[in-house]
Amino acid sequence: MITIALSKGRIFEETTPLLAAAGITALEDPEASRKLILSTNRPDVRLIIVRATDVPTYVQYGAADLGIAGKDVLDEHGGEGLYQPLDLQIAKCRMMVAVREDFDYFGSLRRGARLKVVTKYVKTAREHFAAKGMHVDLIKLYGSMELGPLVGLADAIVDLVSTGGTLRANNLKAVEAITDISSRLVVNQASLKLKRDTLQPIMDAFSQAVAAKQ
Ligand code: PRT
Ligand code: MG
Repeated sequence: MITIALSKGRIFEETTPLLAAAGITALEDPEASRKLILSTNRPDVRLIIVRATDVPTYVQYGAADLGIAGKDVLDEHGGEGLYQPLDLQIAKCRMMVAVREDFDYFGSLRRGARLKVVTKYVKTAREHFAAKGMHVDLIKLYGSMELGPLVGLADAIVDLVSTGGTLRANNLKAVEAITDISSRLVVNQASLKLKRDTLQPIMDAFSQAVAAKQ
């Protein structure tokens, strides 16, 4: 049995065509069903639906053989025990620093001000500001970072931006790009050795489907 860990929403949607290219179709829609384990048309392949941030953990411990996770999530997790053979070029966005429209970010930097930053991506943010030689106070949030600067919790946020609509709707502006983000295929290292005959054709089909789209 091959187990593939996925999150609902954009990753599931953008993975469906890749699975199809490997001859795999889910028999149920995770948005409609409450089931956490979904059967597929292939009796030897099942999908498990987990929180996006939990995908690397399931694969690391071998509860899933394969998983699909954003680079943002993998960077925070650290990637121990995971083989990352393929950038799937899906769920693309950018990790950015953003502030209120009326906040002078670069002026504060020049003055050497110590900024308060809210983020879910503490490790990524710490490394980014340390590399710039900036001292910041990081405050961990689990969602809606955009609210932080609006209510005085922080001067800046580190968050993902795709269309920019959320920043605009909340009178925020992006001031710095940290990195480009896309989702990656992750593979359990032991599974790769023990189940290579089954996993390799799936990985090859993904790889060809990604190349065909570029
Ligand atoms: O939503 P939930 O709390 O359950 O979990 P999650 O946010 O971890 O999962 P999900 O499914 O929302 O995101 C899964 C992955 O999609 C992330 O790990 C990213 O790699 C990728 N991705 C791509 C994004 C976005 N684009 C994105 N725009 N993840 C989140 N966003 C959010 C962003 O945090 C911000 O709040 O969307 C908002 C900004 O979007 P725009 O279009 O308004 O700029
Ligand atoms: Mg989300």
